Amino acid sequence: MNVIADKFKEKADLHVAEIKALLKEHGSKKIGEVTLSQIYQGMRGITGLVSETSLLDAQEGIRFRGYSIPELSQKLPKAEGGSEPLPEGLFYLMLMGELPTEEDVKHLTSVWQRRSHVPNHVFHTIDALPLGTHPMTMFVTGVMALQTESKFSKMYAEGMNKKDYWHYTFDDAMDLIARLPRIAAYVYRRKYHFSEHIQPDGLLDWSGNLAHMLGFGDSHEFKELMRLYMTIHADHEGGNVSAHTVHLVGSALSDPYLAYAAGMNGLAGPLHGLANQEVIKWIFEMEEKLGTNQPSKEQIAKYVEDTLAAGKVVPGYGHAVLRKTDPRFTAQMEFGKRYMPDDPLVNTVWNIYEVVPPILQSLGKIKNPWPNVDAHSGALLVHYGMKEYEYYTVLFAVSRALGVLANLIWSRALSFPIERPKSVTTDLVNKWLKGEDEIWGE
Ligand code: HAX
Repeated sequence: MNVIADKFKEKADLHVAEIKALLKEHGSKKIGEVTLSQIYQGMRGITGLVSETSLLDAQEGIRFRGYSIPELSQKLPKAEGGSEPLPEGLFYLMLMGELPTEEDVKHLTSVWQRRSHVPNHVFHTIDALPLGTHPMTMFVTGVMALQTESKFSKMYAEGMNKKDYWHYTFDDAMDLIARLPRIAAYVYRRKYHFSEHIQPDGLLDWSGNLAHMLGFGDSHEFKELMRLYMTIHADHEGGNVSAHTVHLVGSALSDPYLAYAAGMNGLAGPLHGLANQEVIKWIFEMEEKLGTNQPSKEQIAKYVEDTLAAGKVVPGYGHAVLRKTDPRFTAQMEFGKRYMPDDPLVNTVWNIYEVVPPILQSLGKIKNPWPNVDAHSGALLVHYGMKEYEYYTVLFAVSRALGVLANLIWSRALSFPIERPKSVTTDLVNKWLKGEDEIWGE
């Protein structure tokens, strides 16, 4: 077994004992109560999951193992000559619960380089799809084709002992994370660059190599952007659609490839990760309609009103949990101020940030009028020449692997059972309201 796995196992054993003791003493304590509105409206605010890697506070935003994004940008190791955190370090933190040393991060980079080979049938499978296919469909199809490599499913078929679930989940997770940049870059070059593929550079870090294979390897700034991007999109606690889906599907002991692919199909929804493409599409359409790439705040306000009047959402704004500006938005804004303060599109994103919240607030029904992570990311990519906005969610998906797979390893190490909440029918709810039936069945 490798160094990281050994160290993880030590930590996991301690944590298993801690949870056992906690449940023995406090297992019957109640956390909150469930209302009918919560049952009917997306289970908001119902605590029903354990996700060790990060925690979301409605006011403060995300903390990864207790560290905020500004803290992480100080404390996580950087690439040589860079100032953005390396996502390898964030993965280590999420998995181990402690900050990595420079050595730990270098080790992880080399482990992922060693494991990064993608078999040819994956590329052939992607090539079999029509060129018009959405990049997320190509990406997830590639991941599904890669499932042939799952060690977890092979070992399960051979009769694996329960105690080894975590180990083969770990192995699959490491292989999958290592291989995702290649699949993601393959999709991009196939769809937008006449299948002129770029071979990986074994000397680069995980995100630097992704930037290189996408075709932006000459730009130090783009590599830095990828490091920031891959870090801030990695995890957002356990209940969001992508993280929850991976957890749910993994709980059936579907292997990490199957579970991750399922979650990324959820990320591909416009109310979740696809919002990053929707934001740029929406801004480009505004610019085209107005005939300018520098719309005034008044023009933006009118466009927002029109969007709402047409029964559509303003993409990149609102959140199911957050009630303040997303610190992931702020981190990207700082990157923009540092590297491209005069970029017209980035300035439009900042003007939208001034215009949208008061309008949304005035409607009186939107719980969070502030921008989320997706409101900013596309403009930074466009600045470096990546204008193909349909591709953006693929980048989000590569990053999201870090959080959801670190969690999946923990879920198997903690022997979490198959997830199976209770559902009800409205008929039963009505009977219960009349006192004719008991709603809390088995
Ligand atoms: N524009 C217009 N209307 C909005 C809105 C927005 N940005 N955000 C919320 N609303 C509306 C809802 O559609 C809902 O309307 P109805 O009552 O008519 O159905 C009402 O306001 C109340 O919604 P809410 O309770 O404030 O928000 P939800 O928790 O239901 O939904 C969403 C949260 C993120 C899905 C929502 O804010 C939204 O659709 N935003 C735009 C899409 C977006 O940016 N998604 C990305 C979110 C972050 C993420 O997951 N990134 O990957």
